[in-house]
Order: sequence, then C-alpha cells, then structure tokens
Amino acid sequence: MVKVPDTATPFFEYAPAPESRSIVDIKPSYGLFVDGEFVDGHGRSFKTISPSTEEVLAEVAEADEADVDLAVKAARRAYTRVWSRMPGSERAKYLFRIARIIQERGRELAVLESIDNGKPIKESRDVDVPTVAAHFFYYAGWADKLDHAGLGADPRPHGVAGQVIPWNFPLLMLAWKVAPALAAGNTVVLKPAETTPLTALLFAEICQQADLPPGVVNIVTGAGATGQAIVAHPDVDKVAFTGSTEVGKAIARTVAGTRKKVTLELGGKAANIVFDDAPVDQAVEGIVNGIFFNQGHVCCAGSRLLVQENVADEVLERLKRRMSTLRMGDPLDKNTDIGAINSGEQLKRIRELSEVGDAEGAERWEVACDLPTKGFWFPPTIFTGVSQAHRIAREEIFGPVLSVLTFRTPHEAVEKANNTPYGLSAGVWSDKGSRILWMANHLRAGVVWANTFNKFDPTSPFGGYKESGYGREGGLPGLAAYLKGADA
Ligand code: TAP
Repeated sequence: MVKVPDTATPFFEYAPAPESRSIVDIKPSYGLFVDGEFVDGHGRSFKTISPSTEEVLAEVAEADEADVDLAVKAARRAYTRVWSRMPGSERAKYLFRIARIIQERGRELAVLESIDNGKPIKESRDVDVPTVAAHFFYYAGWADKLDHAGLGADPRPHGVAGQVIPWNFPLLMLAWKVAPALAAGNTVVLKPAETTPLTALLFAEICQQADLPPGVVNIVTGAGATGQAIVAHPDVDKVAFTGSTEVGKAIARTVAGTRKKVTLELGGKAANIVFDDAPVDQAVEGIVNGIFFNQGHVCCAGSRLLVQENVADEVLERLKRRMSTLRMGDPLDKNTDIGAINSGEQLKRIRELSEVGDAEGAERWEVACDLPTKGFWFPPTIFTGVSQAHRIAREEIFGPVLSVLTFRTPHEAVEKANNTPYGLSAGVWSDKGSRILWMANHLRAGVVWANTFNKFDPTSPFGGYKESGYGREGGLPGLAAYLKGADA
C-alpha cells in the first residue's frame, strides 16, 4: 500500500473572509411578478429562510390557480401582441441587455444566491452567475439566426412556456430555461422552488431594468401546487421541468394526451470511474468536485465512485486526506468549500439514507469537524464496502455522500456504471484516450466527462436517458426544444 504523508493537520488557520451582505437589499415581503409588475397574490404567503442560520429572510407570495391563470394570460398577450411579432434581432437586444445587467449585478446575485440557498460564495460567484450570463449571451446570439440553425425552414415558437425549477442552482436553472425560450420567441411563466425564490425575484427586477416588454417573463412563487397549476394550465403550450424523477413522472402523466410539448430534466446517480492509469491527484480533485461541489446537491453529481481494485487503497487514502482539508461553514466566507444543506427536509433525507447505508453494512467515514449549531449541515462523507444492491448505491441521496465500489476490468466498470435506473452523467479517469472513447461509447449517460467532472457550458447539450428524463437543455438541442417541429 502506498504511504501518503499526513497533511490533514493544517499548517495555519484561515482568518474569516466574509463577503459583505450590504450589497443585497432583501425586502420584508415579495409579490408575484406578472405582466411586468410586482402584484399581490390571491393566496397565502410563505417564508424563505437562510439554510445556514435559519434566519427568516422574507415573506413570499404563494400563487394559487387564479394567480397562475393571470400570469399565463399575461404571457399569452405578450406572445401574441409583441414577442412573437418582434424580429429576432430585436429580441436579441433584450437578451444581450439582460446578460450585461447580470454581469453588472453579478456580486449582488451571487451574495443573494448564497444567502437563500446556502451554497459557498466562491461557487455562486465563480460558477453559477458567470454561467447564467453566458447562457443569456449564447442564446441572444441565436435569436436572429433561427432560420440558419438547421432547425427547419421557418422555425416557429410554441407560444407560452410553463417552467418549473428546483432549488439546487436556482438562478442557473432559470437561465437554462428562460434564455432559450425567449430567444426562440416564446414567453414564459416560471416557478422557482419554494426554498429559493429570491434570485428569481431579483431576476424579475432585472427584466424591468432591461425594459423587457410586460408579460414576456412572469415569475410566480409557491410550492408544488403552484407548479402543478402551471403544468396543468390549458393555455400552456410547452412544459419544461427540472426536479425529482417522482415529480417528473407526475408531470408526464398530467400532460399525457394533451398537445403540450414537454422536456424533463430529472435525477441521477452518476458513476465516476477511476482506472489504475489515471493521474491519482487529479482524479482525487475530480472525485471531490464530483460529489462535494454544491454540497452534492447536483443532479449529475458523481455520487458512485467506481475505482479499479488495484489502486483503490491509494485513491481512498488520498481522498480522505484531501477531504480533511475541505472547509465547511459560512456560505458567505470566501474560504468556504462546503456550505449548508438547503433545507431541514433535505437534511433529514440525507441522514435517513446514510443510516440505511450503516444498516446495510457499508462502512461510513466522515470528516471530523465541528458543525455550526444553527442551520442545516452534513459533513462530507464516504461509504466503503458498498455493493450494487445497497440503497445508497441505487438511490439519489442529493447530498455530500459518496458510495465507493470497485471493479477489475473495463467491462465490469461499464456494467456497474450502467446498472442504475438513471442515465444523466458519468466520469472517466484514465491516461488512455482509446479507453476513454470506448467507455464513452458504452456508458448509457447523457454526458460523459473525461478526466474532469461537473463542467458546464451553454453550447453543450445536457440531459438524460432512462429515469433521468427526456429532452436536452443547452446548445442547439436546447433551442430546438422551444421551436415547433425542431425538437422531434
Ligand atoms: P422536486 O421536489 O421535484 O421539485 C422541483 C420543482 O417542482 C420545485 O419547484 C417544486 O416545488 C416543484 N413541484 C413539486 N411538486 C410538483 C408537482 N406536483 N407539479 C409541478 N411542480 C411540482 O425536486 P427538488 O427536490 O426541488 O430538486 C431535487 C431534484 O432535482 C433531484 O432529484 C435532482 O436530481 C433534480 N435535478 C435535476 C437536474 C437536471 S438538469 N436533470 C438539475 C437539478 C436538479 P417546491 O420545491 O417549491 O415545492
């Protein structure tokens, strides 16, 4: 066994480096954004809290069916009278303007995202917000070139798009949905997740600042019933959903037999596969990024590590050493690697599935650290001695928990990697290009990363097979999904 020097003890203590909250102006209460204005809903309201402190941040309107109906009517009016008639070059100007404002207000968006979601500021600042702006820039570029995109002779928008998104990348999921929809000439009614509505509401302000015509973007906040009202509304032409497989199946049942088009981006249980010829330190960074990025709240997280048996001990030892250097705590501290779990409910689920792992006989190892007393926290954790039948190897934990399995041959790696109801992503670590290509051909996953993990780009289509959903977001396929006839 390779001896790895013990460097888990830090050489020096980091001083706190908190990002200032003063740049954000969180209002005590928020209405719904309908027809270009913030309006009171007919329904009740709910509180959004900071998952790192449990502090109540704001009271947010909960849209009922009547509110959703008003939003869909506003979107229909804007579609018929303005947006579908506007030349693509004019729509592009609005999208470019929105992209530039996102860049200008990037720090504000990043701080607000970290406060409401619990993710570290270095992720919201360096990954989420720049990728959000990049999506708007990318699709702005397509708005006046639809006739030349190879998507048919006269591609036409669907009309009103109803969009429902989850809490793990609130602003980024909004961008994946809103930017291609508007570029293609649709108008939208979007519901952010109940626990993370604030950046979508700040985005609504950005739409006002960009002078976007009223009704082109409508944001209705609420819980599952609000999402259900959007999906079931008879005047919604296209449904785009990102979230759990369970809710995705319910949505597929709701739209079955209607003329609605639908794309579903659902869960995953990705294999991150490390061969014995992989550069070990790079692979360890990739494993850490694969499962601990965004607290493991990532649909495409590399939550199953498949490591070749003859290097398993070395990889695990180095992985544990690297994990011991991860810094967990205040999401607004620029040194923080791991932030808070998004909600008490999600924390409960992570704890329950981890206890199932213990009960099934897997061996738990977690980073020894003091967890803050307030808020929702779970330490980075790995389970070894995991078999394919274990629930922690089959079910999405959606938290910082890695299940480790081993393999001997490439064929065994492929069999184990594909032995899942999901098919969203996979990672391969090897020095041999031919092996990487062979693996990519045999892995049943929408995205396969080679010697890297969790890399996102607006030009690159993203989506799954099997219970990970259908349709693609990003790139030209992501645009085609919002155009009649082009998504077939
Ligand atoms: P869900 O519980 O499915 O929620 C997703 C969204 O749907 C939320 O806005 C939710 O509202 C809403 N919703 C709940 N019930 C609904 C219903 N019956 N009809 C319509 N909308 C409904 O998922 P989540 O817990 O937020 O997110 C985690 C899941 O999302 C994971 O499984 C993850 O893998 C998946 N995910 C997938 C991707 C891609 S690209 N494939 C990306 C990110 C996340 P409330 O939350 O407000 O109640």
